[in-house]
Amino acid sequence: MTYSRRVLTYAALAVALLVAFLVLLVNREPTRCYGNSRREAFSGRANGVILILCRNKELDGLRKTMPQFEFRFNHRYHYPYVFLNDEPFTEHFQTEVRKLTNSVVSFGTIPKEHWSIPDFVDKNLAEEKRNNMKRDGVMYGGSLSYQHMCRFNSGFFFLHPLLDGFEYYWRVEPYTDWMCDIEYDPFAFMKRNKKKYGFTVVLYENQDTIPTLWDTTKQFMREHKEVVNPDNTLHLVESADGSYNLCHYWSNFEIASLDMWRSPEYKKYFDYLDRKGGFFYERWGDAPVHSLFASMYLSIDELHHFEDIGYFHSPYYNCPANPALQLRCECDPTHKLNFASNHKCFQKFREMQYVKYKGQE
Ligand SMILES: Nc1nc2c(ncn2[C@@H]2O[C@H](COP(=O)(O)OP(=O)(O)OP(=O)(O)O)[C@@H](O)[C@H]2O)c(=O)[nH]1
Ligand SMILES: [Mg+2]
Repeated sequence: MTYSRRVLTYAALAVALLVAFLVLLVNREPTRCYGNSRREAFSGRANGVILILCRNKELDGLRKTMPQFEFRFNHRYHYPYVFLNDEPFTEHFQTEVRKLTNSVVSFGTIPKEHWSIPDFVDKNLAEEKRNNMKRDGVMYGGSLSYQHMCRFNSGFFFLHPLLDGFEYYWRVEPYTDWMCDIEYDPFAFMKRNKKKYGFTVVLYENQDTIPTLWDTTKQFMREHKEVVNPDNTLHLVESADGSYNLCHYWSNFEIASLDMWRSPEYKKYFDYLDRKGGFFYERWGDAPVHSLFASMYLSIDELHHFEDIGYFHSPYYNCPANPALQLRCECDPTHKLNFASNHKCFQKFREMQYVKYKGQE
């Protein structure tokens, strides 16, 4: 081989090695991401979207929440936002929200059929029930818009065209606080670990909002055994005597699989509930509805408690007590409304993890 051919061969080899190295580097999923590392941020991106349902009048709440959310997490990852509303967002709202992030932001209006009383529900009876709930002091029981919101979050949000093509969503509400640096990508975590539903707080629901939800759900499970996972997590919600213990994941925070809600199994469950009319004759919340389905459908491995995500939605907190996690947080884990790990419902969750872990030993 001549000298110049040898030089050429070495040069080609060096270029090939450099390309291979760069490909490896770019495809590496970040587990830690200190500072504003855009390369790492983009290399590990899962197919996630930040989802905010709100009203034009909640701009102040977004001015409070979004800078925290960006600072703690999203300035590293630039996940897109989708805003949904039952009315069109004003130009002013859109302009002001865009100032709060460098990410792509989309604004959508909810179709009327996803935010109205369906034909099979008796409107007069629903109004009478709302008046009764208001009289009896049932939380939000007198509010039709709240009922629409709960039904939309139960049965329709995942069908909105702006969410087409996304695999996971992170539900964020205006006026929430984010107290810990999130130095990894929770969407990528969900994907890598085959998780379907992630939460921060698990607590009791108000019984007076869901008088017949559990009996309806039990009836559904009897009629649709194929939906109930043999390895389910009903232990979270079912007491020893077969009643509902009122435990539910607090759905104002959710990082979850859109495909789970889009599944035929969930459609069966939602349609079954919807036909019973409890979103309007009672005040069924999306939180117990999501939780009951997750409990019958998911195994413990598919659920995740985001212990490390410091989160406040009035009046409760998730603030990690673990000293290693506390280093990245600005919150008080001893606060009496910190539900991170001391709620009875969370103990039920841990029991399921313990049983599973022991079983695998
Ligand atoms: N577009 C729209 N969004 C709504 C409406 N009602 C509630 N939302 C949104 O739906 C989410 C849940 O509503 P909230 O009023 O916070 O309900 P909640 O979390 O059970 O109750 P709070 O303790 O008051 O926070 C929030 O992101 C609201 O901005 C509504 O009528 N229209
Ligand atoms: Mg709220």
